[in-house]
Amino acid sequence: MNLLDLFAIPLQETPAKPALRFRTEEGGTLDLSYAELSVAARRIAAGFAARGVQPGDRVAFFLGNRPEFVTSLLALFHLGAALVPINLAYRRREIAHMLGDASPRLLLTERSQLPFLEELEEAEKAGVEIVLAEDLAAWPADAPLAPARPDGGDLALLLYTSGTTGKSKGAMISHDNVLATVTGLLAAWAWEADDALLLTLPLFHTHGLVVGLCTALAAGATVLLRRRFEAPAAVADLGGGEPTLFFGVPTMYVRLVEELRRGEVPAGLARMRLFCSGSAPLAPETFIAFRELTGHAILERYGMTETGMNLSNPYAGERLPGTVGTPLPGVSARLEESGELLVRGSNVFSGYWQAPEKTAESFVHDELGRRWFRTGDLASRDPATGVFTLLGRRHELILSGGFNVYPREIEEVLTSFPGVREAAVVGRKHPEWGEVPMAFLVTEGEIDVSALITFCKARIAGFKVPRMFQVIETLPRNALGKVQKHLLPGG
Ligand code: MCA
Ligand code: AMP
Repeated sequence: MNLLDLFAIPLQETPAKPALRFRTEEGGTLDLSYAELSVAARRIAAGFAARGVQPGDRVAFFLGNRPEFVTSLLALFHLGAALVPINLAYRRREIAHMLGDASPRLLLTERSQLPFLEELEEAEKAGVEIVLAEDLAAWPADAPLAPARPDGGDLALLLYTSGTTGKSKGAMISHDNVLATVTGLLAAWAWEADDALLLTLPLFHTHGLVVGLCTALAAGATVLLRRRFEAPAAVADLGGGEPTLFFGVPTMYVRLVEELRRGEVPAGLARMRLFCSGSAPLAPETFIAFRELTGHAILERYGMTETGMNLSNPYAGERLPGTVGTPLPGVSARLEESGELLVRGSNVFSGYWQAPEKTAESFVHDELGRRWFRTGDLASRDPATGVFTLLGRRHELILSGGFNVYPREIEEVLTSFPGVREAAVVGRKHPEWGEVPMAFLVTEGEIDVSALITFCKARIAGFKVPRMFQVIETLPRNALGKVQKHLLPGG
């Protein structure tokens, strides 16, 4: 079975039902039924094929939330091609790396993003043909299409995830991997065709793409797609009575709590049946404040780009703040002696794109020869209830507003700035973002910090640019010369 087979179930049963209801920038509504979505996907697939896309190819999207993201994704599945989504906050260095590594056949973008692509040099664009989402509507409706039938094991998504090495790696996610997460969530969260998901998360990461979009389409539900998250608009939507589900990162819940405290809590919130949080730790204070305001206990779950969803608090049963619940259907989880959490299941990816060594390092084999993925997250398990709690990470990952920030990548950019001899980046707690990066610098003479910030912003995503800088004499190092970040001021 592939993902199109899964989405074909509601297509056959409820073809006229809205699959997607998109709020346009002008505030209008654009509806696409399951049947219309399918027709548009086949038309775009024919256009992609005419531009050379073949089974096994990759196509990059540098695209905000809009209906063409969804129709074009389904088009790729018709062709047996895989999606490489690029975070819209990424800048030259990050985009060039992904294009060079994934060598996509096409890059689908939208007019407003072209200036960021123009920052790339010709060689960095790797000869990729650019297609504009705004032009897709004019592609012919009657072009011939010879659909491929991807196998479950074929690549569906190539998802770049920041690495400890400073360069991101492409996690190879097959149709089967997505199917495993989706079918697990359909059961665990009691999805129904009557559900309507308010989706304000970006579609370029697993949370919005797989947990949100793919699961909703498999359920035969309606996706209320928004261009972006804005707390006042989200509160109005949630109170409006149309959505039944909302998925967010903790920063979104922090902002929803602030917004709800500013005004009246809309009565329509009572229609909501489930609020979920993930991608970063939800502070128990946020869980409690949200429950006091709305009566809803946020369901926290835990996943990764490489694995899809692994653990979840119960749908029916007590949701414990500060914990991430028990394994989803079909997922096995266990703890190493070091406390590192290992997972296995059909949801777990096969490896990193063209990186067999990094793949090998990410798995361990047990006494029965079975392969377990090393999450890098440290956890504990309550022996009585089996409930997992995340305790920290083995690596230096910083989680800012649900986006991953790896210090090494930022340090490389900082030390390429004239006058910065050494740099060490660490995460510091922040009430809204959870954590933000802070940089310690060893410099030659005075440096202009605002010029350094501009330098960083041209190269890496804004959320990776350190919020605080401190110049110090030397970096604390151990006898082996390794920087001891916990000894930095404020650590
Ligand atoms: C935006 N800014 C941020 C972040 N986002 N700073 C720190 N951390 C962030 N996450 C900065 C921008 O650089 C900019 O600053 C300023 O905020 C305004 O940018 P804007 O884009 O307008 O911000 P926003 O719309 O308010 O964004 C906040 C947000 C967004 C909606 C919470 O960060 C977001 O959509 N987060 C969701 C991330 C997500 O989907 N993660 C899932 C990964 P300046 O102008 O100075 O540059 S998948 C995953 O983790 C796994 C699988 C899982 O378990 O889900
Ligand atoms: P990513 O590589 O973007 O998929 O991010 C995966 C990481 O996000 C995990 O390894 C965790 O560190 C973190 N994460 C996801 N969900 C949660 C959660 N509910 N609580 C704490 N951390 C989380």
